[in-house]
Amino acid sequence: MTTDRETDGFETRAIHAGQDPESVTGSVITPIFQTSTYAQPAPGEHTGYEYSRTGNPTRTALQIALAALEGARHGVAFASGLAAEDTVLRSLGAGDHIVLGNDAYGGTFRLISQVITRGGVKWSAADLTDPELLDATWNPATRVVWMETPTNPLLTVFDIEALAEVAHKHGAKLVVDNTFASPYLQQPLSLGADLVIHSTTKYIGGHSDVVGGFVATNDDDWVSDITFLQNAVGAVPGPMDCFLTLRGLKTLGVRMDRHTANAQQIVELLTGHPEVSHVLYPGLEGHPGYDIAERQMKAPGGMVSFRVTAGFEAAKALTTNTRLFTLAESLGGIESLIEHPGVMTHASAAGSPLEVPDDLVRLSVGIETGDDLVADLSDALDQI
Ligand code: P1T
Repeated sequence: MTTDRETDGFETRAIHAGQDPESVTGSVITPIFQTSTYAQPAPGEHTGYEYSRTGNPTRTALQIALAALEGARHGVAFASGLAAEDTVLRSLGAGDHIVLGNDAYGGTFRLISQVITRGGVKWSAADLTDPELLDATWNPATRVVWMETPTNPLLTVFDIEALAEVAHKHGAKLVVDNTFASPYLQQPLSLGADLVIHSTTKYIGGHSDVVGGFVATNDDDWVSDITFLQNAVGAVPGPMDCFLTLRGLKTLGVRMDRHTANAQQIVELLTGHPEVSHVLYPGLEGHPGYDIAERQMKAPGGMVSFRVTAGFEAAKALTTNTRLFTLAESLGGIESLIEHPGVMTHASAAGSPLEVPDDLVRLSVGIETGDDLVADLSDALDQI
């Protein structure tokens, strides 16, 4: 490897880890190994690759690069964020219990509450802002505490270090979905988490042109089961998707700086605006997780949520009033997106402990010219 994981900086690892020039031709950029299978010298013998569900060199490069960014020994790539989650959750068995943070992506809630439960796994939601409460009310069947931080869509911040301590005290594992922060802003393994999940569809891919998922961990036993399941279940990304994700992640650092700077401009517009009752952003002094975010994140990131003073209909209408912010699901791409979580990304959580307020609007602030984004949102708010 041309990079040294221990000493090279984040941006150097993003550009070089797992991405040496290709050995046969010298291709500087990792090729798209668009093949399903590999010639073998003899039955039962192969040169490292036998079939592309099991392994593919473009995927190997992506797995090494992403593991290096999370400071992990192991990385496993999947066809989507939910495919990564599903494969990890298949390592649990009937009777095992999951504690899910009480704010999370609607698809994660749906997977845990409607799919994984079919195999006899139990779950409950918990407010993880108070680690002592989790400790005091611990369920002995709990094997995994599963959380996002910052959460989707309420931007709640949970204390990774404190929650890892509680989980470990009871012999359970802590899983952190690091999608909203990205490894540039937060590295949960270094704070005690056992496993990191990503939807690489978001900031890591960064260009809204590919769907993918990723697991990073230093847990040798757990990863050997997850790698077994990656092949046995088969929810793997294709080589073209791995190539696009690799291309995206090289610029993660510079993009995140710009996402954060633009988000801060938007937060300034929203704070104190008469049409806005609450601004949810971990970089805002007065946000309940501000101090924890200062400690565990490099910067507060590019996601901003807010509640509209005039309520549900006005919030919905606002999402159709913008010119530059596109009304769409997803996040983390270079372009700015706006959405109504209650009706869109989190509709599956209606009536559950993860239900979101119906006056909530979520922004994924892109890397366009900041002043243009402020003007666009300001005009849209004026139209309410
Ligand atoms: O969409 P997919 O790549 O399968 O990833 C699922 C997922 C996992 N974790 C978090 C925190 C996520 O936000 C997502 C996907 N979220 C959206 C599509 C969204 O608009 O919120």
